[in-house]
Amino acid sequence: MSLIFDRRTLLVGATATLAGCDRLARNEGVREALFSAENFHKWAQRSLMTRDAMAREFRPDQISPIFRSNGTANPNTPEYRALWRTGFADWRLKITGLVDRPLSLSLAQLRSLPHREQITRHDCVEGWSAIGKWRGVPLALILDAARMNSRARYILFHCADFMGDGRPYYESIDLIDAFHPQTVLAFALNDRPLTVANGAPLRLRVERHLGYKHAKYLMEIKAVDSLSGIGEGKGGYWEDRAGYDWYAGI
Ligand SMILES: Nc1nc2c(c(=O)[nH]1)N[C@H]1C(S)=C(S)[C@@H](COP(=O)(O)O)O[C@H]1N2
Ligand SMILES: [Mo]
Repeated sequence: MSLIFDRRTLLVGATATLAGCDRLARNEGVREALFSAENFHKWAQRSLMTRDAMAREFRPDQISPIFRSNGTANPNTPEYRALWRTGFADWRLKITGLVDRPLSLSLAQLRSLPHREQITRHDCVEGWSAIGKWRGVPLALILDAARMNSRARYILFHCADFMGDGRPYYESIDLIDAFHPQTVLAFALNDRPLTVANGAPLRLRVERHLGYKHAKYLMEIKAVDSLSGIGEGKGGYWEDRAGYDWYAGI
């Protein structure tokens, strides 16, 4: 299974790095010259372990009464309108790129897969937050089903909407975030099917990141080995357009 293989590779890599540096750190000369073991562990904690930490989850009574919409509130293209008119019966999520088994999944198929619920806080760089309860399919499960191959380094999300400048919205994340347990493809918010304003029929939740990473109106998910050649190569619409950080961890 590619999922397990990739996680193991990550873990083995991290452990080997730690063991190697521990050995170095035990050599007094090296330690004094370079770093203390204590500082090393602080660094390791920050740069490796925290990537796997869970985002805070909230209680049902903490859910915001309204989860406002931001950015596109309706893609409003002829294609999207046609999909919306039939309740997204003809919509398909495509899984493409560096996968051995490309997939095309209907909303009904996605809903029938194991899913996860999480009550999390969404933080937008424009200065607002909202707590919502999301239900969705773990992205890890989908990438595994598509047999993502070992050359993949990033996961790209292509959306149905075009921004004011005519460019399509897109985003990307690395494999650590792609396989994070709280990274889900959400089809429900607060126990109701996702509304158009919040990204119907499906949107990404990548809970350790700022709002703009949470791509709405998903059409295609693509495993790639590089971000260059996609848009302006910075990994997302706002990254290309306004220099937002590609890594928007919170
Ligand atoms: N496709 C698409 N996804 C998007 C956006 C957008 O304009 N188009 N806006 C982003 C931003 S900046 C935020 S804060 C959240 C807002 O999600 P919401 O509309 O459900 O509040 O979606 C993100 N994902
Ligand atoms: Mo945002």
